[in-house]
Amino acid sequence: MAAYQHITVEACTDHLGAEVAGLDLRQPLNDEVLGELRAAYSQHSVLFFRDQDLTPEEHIRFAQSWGEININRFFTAVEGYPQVAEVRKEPDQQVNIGGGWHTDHSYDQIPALGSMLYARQVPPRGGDTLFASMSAVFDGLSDGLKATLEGLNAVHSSRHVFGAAANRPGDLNSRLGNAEAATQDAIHPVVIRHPLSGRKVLYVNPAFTRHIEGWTDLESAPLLTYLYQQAGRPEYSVRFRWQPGSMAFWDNRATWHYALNDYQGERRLMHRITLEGCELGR
Ligand SMILES: O=C(O)CCC(=O)C(=O)O
Ligand SMILES: [Fe+2]
Repeated sequence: MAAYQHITVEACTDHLGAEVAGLDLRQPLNDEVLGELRAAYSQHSVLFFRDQDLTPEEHIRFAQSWGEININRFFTAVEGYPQVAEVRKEPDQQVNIGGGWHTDHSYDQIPALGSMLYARQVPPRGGDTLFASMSAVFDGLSDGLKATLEGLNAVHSSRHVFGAAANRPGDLNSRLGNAEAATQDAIHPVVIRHPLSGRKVLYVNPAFTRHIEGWTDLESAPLLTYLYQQAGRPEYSVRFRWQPGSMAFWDNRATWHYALNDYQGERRLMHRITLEGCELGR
């Protein structure tokens, strides 16, 4: 176990992201290391691991050491492993999964905690992922707007993204399924109290948030557009360059992410395990 006693956690920016070194994720984690990882996850919101060599079973075991696995309803699973979703783009496909700012699962009343995304095959260049700190975005707003937002709830849904009526670019359809299960609508505070860090976090996103509760779509749009512009500012983000064997473990409640689609003609194949979360409150 000696190898575990000296993990290093190096922050990527002041707002979010940390590279964790000194860990072989195939090995069981002792309580001390797990404690250090949990503290780093709470502080940095997304952890990056390099040069891992994981089978789906080992990926599942690492995920289970953290919490309960959420089985995704809409993504194609890795054959034989319903717990592992495939995030794939083939050389002849144009559209990628997650190619815009979003956070996963906000349409669930109990949204998933986060995901462990493991790179199996990556293009020679391109295909980076951006992450944004939604607590930093909230902190950057004026006191007046903060106070207004803290009194609001927002309505989120999966229907317009994963449902039968979703207006999806054609070649994404083969990688997503189960449209009849896209019936989730959820209401969450616009500003949540993060369940781990206790920080206030802006919890709306362009993919799944429909409108402010009690407001029409038209009334909501100017406010949401302003918040999305702020959240998209590069100051709040970190960019991760993948290599085969890299793993990113992000917190859906604290971050947005954006998978860049700048590698046409190349294959990119990732394995994703998502973990169950908890109810979100103010
Ligand atoms: O492929 C990526 O980098 C992220 C894709 C995505 O949005 C996800 O897996 O939730
Ligand atoms: Fe995503």
